[in-house]
Amino acid sequence: MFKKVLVANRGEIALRVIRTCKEMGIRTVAVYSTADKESLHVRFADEAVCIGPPPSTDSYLNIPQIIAAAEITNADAIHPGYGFVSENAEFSQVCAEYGIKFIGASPEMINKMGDKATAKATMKEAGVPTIPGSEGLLASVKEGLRIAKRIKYPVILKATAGGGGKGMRIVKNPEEFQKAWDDARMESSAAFGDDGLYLEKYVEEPRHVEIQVVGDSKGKACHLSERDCSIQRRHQKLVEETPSPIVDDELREKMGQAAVKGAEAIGYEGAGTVEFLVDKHGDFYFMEMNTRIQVEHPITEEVTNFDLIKEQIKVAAGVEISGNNYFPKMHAVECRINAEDPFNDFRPSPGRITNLHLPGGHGVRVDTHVYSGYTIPPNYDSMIAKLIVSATTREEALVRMKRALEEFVIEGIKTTIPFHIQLMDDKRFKSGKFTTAFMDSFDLVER
Ligand code: MV4
Repeated sequence: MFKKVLVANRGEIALRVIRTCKEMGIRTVAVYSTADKESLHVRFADEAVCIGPPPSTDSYLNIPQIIAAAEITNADAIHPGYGFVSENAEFSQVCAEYGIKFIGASPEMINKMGDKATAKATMKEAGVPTIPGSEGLLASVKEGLRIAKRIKYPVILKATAGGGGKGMRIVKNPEEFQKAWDDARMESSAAFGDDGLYLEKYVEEPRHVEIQVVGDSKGKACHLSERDCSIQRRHQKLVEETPSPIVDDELREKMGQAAVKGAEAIGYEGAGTVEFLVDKHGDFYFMEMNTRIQVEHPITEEVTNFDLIKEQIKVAAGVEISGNNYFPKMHAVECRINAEDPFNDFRPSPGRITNLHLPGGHGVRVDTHVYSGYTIPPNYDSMIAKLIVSATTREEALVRMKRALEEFVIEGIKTTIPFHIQLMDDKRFKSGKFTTAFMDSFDLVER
């Protein structure tokens, strides 16, 4: 087992990793920017190294600085958390060159799954259902028009380097095609330095359902069931839950097996997530694969009683998995608490937390790095806490979530708590019958 793990991240995920390392008897190294000098991850780790000024590009994305911190502290592994260098192929490669185990995907895997057209072709080859469309990248508008005519409109153009909705355009008819093509290419070229596009049939009002997988160094993979992430706003997830209200035992079995088949086909090692779109008929299609631990991993932990960070560390150290799959025994929901004003277009609201009270009680978990008196720097993501509740049924979980949200006190800044409280009372949300379009028509009441 590793003796010392460097955590190349900040905020709640850095604490989450440090906590599991401590329980495993592994020493920890925090890295931090000057903006995070007073952060809890710095205090909770056994050692801490300053890696640069506040901008991420100079600190949490600064590969030479992170490697230097690992070298001087003699860390034998690096856990990247999510975001920052977690899906950076170059970073994974540099770790390998320095003999430091990267607790994440290999450079080849990151590149293969990071290129969405390649990822889709790979999964299709493995027998995972994919959405009808182009075979790989489109060579021209003419080819796109020909395929669109065959699969019928509406279609969607997607950036192969994309994700998060950037470089994506819905095309409703052939007249719109050329402009959508030009716009999508321009946007993806500017955002990713890659203007490759592929085409798919557009699935209207789908659900976003993802399967958690874990693979080991022997090529064996298992799944830990699904998470429903359909409550999103501008491609930012707000609430996640498991089990999905639209997934029954039969669909769970089918999606789980498809995800495991895909993961084993590529020899996936570590924790990963296979994202699917589920249409109104209950048919599911591969969308993307994330080669990292995700923000929403705790809901899976709560319903399966499985420590995903511990498993990531174990498989990275060469421990083999049992091969068993894991199924939900409970219902869990996560609300992302962001330092944002939900009454003002979810604008960031950094600043000092003057008073804080965290909710508690049976079935309540709060993953956060904030404390009373803490100042949220403006340089990073606005998520400041994850409120996770679990209960026997979905109905009980939603009641418990509302109770916990009402106990939560954060003064000095605006947060998304009032939004979540109203969501817990929403009829459509409570019914479980909603799609990724839910937030387009959700009306927040100013009160
Ligand atoms: C789609 C789609 C409908 N049809 N692909 C959004 C981000 C990127 N990962 C893929 N996305 C979508 N791809 C086809 N063929 C609808 C979306 C989509 C979406 C997907 C999941 C969650 C929220 C979404 C919001 C808008 C669009």
